[in-house]
Amino acid sequence: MNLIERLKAAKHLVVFTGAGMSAESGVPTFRDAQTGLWAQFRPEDLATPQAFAAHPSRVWDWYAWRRGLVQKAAPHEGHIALAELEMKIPKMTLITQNVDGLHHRAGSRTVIELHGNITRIRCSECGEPCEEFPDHSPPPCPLCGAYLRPDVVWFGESLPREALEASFRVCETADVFLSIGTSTLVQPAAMLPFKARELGAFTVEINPEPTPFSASAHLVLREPARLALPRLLLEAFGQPA
Ligand code: BJW
Repeated sequence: MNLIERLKAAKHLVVFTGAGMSAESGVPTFRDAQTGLWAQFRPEDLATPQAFAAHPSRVWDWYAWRRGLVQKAAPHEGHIALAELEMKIPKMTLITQNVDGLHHRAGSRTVIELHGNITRIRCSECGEPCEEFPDHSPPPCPLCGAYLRPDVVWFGESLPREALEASFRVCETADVFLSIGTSTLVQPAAMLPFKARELGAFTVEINPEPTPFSASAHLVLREPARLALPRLLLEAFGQPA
């Protein structure tokens, strides 16, 4: 069976996305050579608890700048196609490493956020979420006075346990698994496509560039997400995104 036939017959589609999924919405990736955030900034200076402890204001301001980029961005046809696919297939689970909320904004319903969400903030000590975005850099927690921080997962921090467990669990019943726009380098999320393949899913990578998963995928589409996903939707279900 080819991918289109498999999508039509799928009982449970699992989709795993990374920063490349949002690149065509204008949200920079991390590791692309010219345009990725890590070409310009060092992750250890900005995306670790140690960086926040040493330079809270610098880290807060960097996230405030990125939050602005995300707020200006809109989901593209690829995000919309994934939301449409969810209506066509009996069960679909979307696991994202992205913190930009674009899948929700596109209308996807069953979304697992593995690395948090940049539009939320919480206390770095008591963990309490905060709805307000005060002007200070960084602002104090209204409850305990410690600094507020973005509600994202930094290097060296654990992923939200329920989200991680649910992500591995859905790999057990996936019949098709799409890995889209991720370099498949950051653990433990990067294990998911390998796990899905091991457990019997038909695995597909959608990425213009090779990744450590490419050689293990059953099928590789060397295309950008914005092009590939609406076409898959159209070919499988006769509907444009
Ligand atoms: C397109 C496209 C288009 C472009 N269409 N595609 C085991 C071994 C080794 C190391 C570790 C390990 N276990 C844990 C670690 C340490 C670490 C890790 O994995 N390090 C590696 C880098 C070596 N992991 C952690 O620290 C994690 N915590 C953890 O495991 O806790 C337990 C523990 C702690 C300490 C030791 C051991 C265990 C936490 C990871 C948190 C990651 N956080 C970030 C930042 C989030 C907040 C923020 O946004 O600032 O998450 S880092 C960054 O990388 C972000 C992403 O979600 C994540 C993945 O990146 P992604 O999405 O794959 O993006 P890119 O840029 O890498 O790739 C983009 C891809 O798109 C490319 O392939 C392009 O080709 C493609 N593309 N245009 C389709 N149009």
